[in-house]
Amino acid sequence: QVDRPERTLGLIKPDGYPVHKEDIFARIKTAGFEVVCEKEFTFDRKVAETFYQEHKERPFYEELVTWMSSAPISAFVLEKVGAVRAWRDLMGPTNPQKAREEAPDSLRALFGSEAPRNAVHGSDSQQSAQREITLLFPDVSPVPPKPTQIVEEEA
Ligand code: DGI
Repeated sequence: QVDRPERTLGLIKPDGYPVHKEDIFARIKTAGFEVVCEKEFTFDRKVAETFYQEHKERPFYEELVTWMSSAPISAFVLEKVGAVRAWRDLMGPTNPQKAREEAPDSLRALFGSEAPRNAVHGSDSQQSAQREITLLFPDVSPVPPKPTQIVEEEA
């Protein structure tokens, strides 16, 4: 059984975009992700609320949604085997201070300041990835296309 690729959604947040875009994409390429698609856009507030709906009851929700819809950001779909986990590992812990202590080479350690200003977002599960990709890239498949089947012709 060969490990199948999967897709995840990444964002460069307002504190990282566009200043750290080049460095972040260089790290993405080095880590072996395929960038399936990428766009610059500004969150409509309502879409940001939907995107972060699981945090609706949290004390930082208002600040998070207001900030995330305040300026242009970069959104992209990444693909590779184990993409969800691999992208979260590259980002590092949610809290940039903790990231600097525990994963000093991670993107949040290098480019984040203090939550919610942690430079990048990544889906936290395959289920979240599918929801987030469908929300931000309705024309893009949230899962990799199936490999082409090679059908042997009968002699
Ligand atoms: O999946 P993550 O982005 O690593 O973390 P999450 O899903 O728990 O939280 C989503 C975002 O909300 C996170 O990237 C930054 C912000 N956030 C999380 N915890 C806190 C926070 N913001 C503030 N101000 N305080 C928090 O404790």
